Amino acid sequence: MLLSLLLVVGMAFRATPSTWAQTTKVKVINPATGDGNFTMYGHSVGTRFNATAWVYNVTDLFAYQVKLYVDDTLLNITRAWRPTWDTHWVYYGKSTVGLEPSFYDLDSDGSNEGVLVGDSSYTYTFNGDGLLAVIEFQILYVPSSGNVSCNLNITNVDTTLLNSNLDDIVTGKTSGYYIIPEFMMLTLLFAMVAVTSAVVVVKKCRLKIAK
Ligand SMILES: [Ca+2]
Repeated sequence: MLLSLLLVVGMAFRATPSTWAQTTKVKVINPATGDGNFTMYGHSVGTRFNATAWVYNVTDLFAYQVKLYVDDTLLNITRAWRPTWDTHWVYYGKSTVGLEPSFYDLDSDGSNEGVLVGDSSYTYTFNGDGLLAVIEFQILYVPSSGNVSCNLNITNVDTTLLNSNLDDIVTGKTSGYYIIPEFMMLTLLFAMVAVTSAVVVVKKCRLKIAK
């Protein structure tokens, strides 16, 4: 009887990951907006900003790693963390192997185009939605005209999730999108705002004079 019960429980455990695995996702999220867009208005060279990587609908997460690439002529990957201090971190408050992030400058131009952030628990496995990584970038180039953009790209084989059997968890991966919009469009926008404000001020002055 006990053996039968264990078999049933075992089958249930085996069935759960394969059922849920289809909807597991890892996404790059802008902490300032809550979506995957990193539209940088009016920032100068040297400005730093953060991206986060989140996992959604995961079951039995024993270990993970996120590998992120950028165009290193536009952005330098300056720092990265396993966000151990954040209650949303998948292994918050748990014992982990404690791997430090690795940075990649394979073309040796002094700008990191890649970073690998990951960790593994010893016995605990995570279920649900949670934070995986925080990554910091520095803007290297701002065009005087036109726009520049690149993906904060995690769609590679090194972005992986493992379950407690050390099997890959089938995962959809969504990169972030970084863009500095066209300078002329911004200038035009600011000019329109300035003209509109000036018209309002002139109208108010006229109203006061009329009174
Ligand atoms: Ca490089």
